[in-house]
Amino acid sequence: MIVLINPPYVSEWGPRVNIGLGYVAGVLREHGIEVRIVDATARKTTVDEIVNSVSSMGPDIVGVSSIAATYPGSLQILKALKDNISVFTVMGGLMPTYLDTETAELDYVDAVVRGEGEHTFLELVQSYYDGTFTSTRGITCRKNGAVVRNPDRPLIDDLDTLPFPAYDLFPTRELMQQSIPKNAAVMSTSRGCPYNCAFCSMNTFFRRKWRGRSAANVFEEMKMLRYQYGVEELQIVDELFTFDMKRTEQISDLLIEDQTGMRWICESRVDRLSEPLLKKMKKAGCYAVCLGVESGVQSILDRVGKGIDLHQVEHVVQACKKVGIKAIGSFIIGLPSETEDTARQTLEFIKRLNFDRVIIHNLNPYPGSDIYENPEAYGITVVNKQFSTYHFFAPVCETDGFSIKQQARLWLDILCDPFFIKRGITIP
Ligand code: B12
Ligand code: SF4
Repeated sequence: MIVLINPPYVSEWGPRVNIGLGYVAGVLREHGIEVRIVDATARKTTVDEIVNSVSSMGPDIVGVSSIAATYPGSLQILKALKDNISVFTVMGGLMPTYLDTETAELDYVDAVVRGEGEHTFLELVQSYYDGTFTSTRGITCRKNGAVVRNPDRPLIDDLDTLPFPAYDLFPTRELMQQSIPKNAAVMSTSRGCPYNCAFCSMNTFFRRKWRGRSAANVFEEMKMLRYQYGVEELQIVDELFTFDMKRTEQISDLLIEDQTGMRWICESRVDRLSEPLLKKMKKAGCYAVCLGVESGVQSILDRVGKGIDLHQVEHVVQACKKVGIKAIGSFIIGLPSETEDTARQTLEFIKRLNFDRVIIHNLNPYPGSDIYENPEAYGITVVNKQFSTYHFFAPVCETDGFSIKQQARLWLDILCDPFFIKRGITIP
């Protein structure tokens, strides 16, 4: 039997079903493998409680998920499990993918699943039982005392072949009660992004390739969430939901026809939206689009390879306002060549365009991003390397012209500014 663990974490958004783990569980179950989920976010479970609960299930293999902010906690869980029970331990998700070698060196981590997890973990589990797991493609593990990094596994070609995430194995309704807003759920309709933003770790995770589920397959899951679980608000978590604008239109058409009454929100780029598409999305229940703008200074956008210009931003924000979709601007403070002056120009830009809501993050140099790999090339000095603080809201690095102290001062101004108090700077 397999146990998958969602590590504990308190987020301003409240908890959600970890659909990455849900997909992995769904595929195991489809192949007749018994799998259970321990979701430590819903009940704010401690490490000791997780160990007790997992021990009582007596699994052969335990898998835990991790992003940067949850990496130290996830390691702590696996160590505590190894100290208490005999179990094979696996880590998956963003952080172990990028820090695979150092993670697999730890004697309480038996294998790291890199990248997309469904097929790799299935093969790992199947070959664990016949003792040949070390040759599984896509894993990093110890073999005869040395860490080996097996070749990458190809990406899943057709995402429609995957079962829906195993929502029934999570305390889904309990999570929906605690979500902000209430009765919200997350859903993934595509994976990957072909763009090259230097601060981003998501493009490299899915190898700069965009793959989308068909509109019909997406719509089936939407209906299941709406009618089986009573979801009222759907947060589409794709890196770039509208990359294939035709597909976005098809999904919108299905929603308009069915009248599910479900509100939804998605993330996009200003060059992958048009006024007619926004109009249709609005009719289909979309109430807000989160636009990755990052900076109000063109030279900074160019330096990080964002590939958009500020006129496009203005144009799309106006189109959103015209059709009645909230324009949420997502910005990063502390990007390469940022100074206090450029950061203030960004704040002015946000005000001038009058975004309906704003998300402002500090630059966190996440493993997998170009800035993490080559900070000097971008003039970035990483001051704080504690991944547990990489949750966006603390400045952790400096540019030559913008120290941590100056950033902290700027934050005080942002937090006291009536414009930002009204618009919020975290929750969309
Ligand atoms: C939905 C979401 C949330 C939700 C739910 C989080 C959750 N536990 O699932 C909420 C709103 C609660 C949230 C909160 C936070 N999030 Co968030 N979130 C996302 C988002 C938008 C989608 C994640 C997702 O569902 N992807 C789709 C699934 C299919 O992919 P996946 O999760 O990577 O899973 C696959 C593989 O990684 C692998 N895998 C994953 N786990 C495991 C485990 C095992 C054992 C195996 C074998 C395989 C495996 O297999 C899966 C299927 O292929 C991403 C951005 C993005 N586009 O991915 C940000 C993102 C993951 N979040 C991020 C951050 C920083 C946070 C917060 C710290 C924010 C905060 N200040 O509170 C918190 C931390 C909460 C937490 N416990 O993780 C960052 C992480 C950056 C990094 N490199 O570390 C991201 C990438 C956003 C960004 N643009 O930078 N988040
Ligand atoms: S920031 Fe957005 S557009 Fe840029 S590479 Fe990452 S996912 Fe793609």
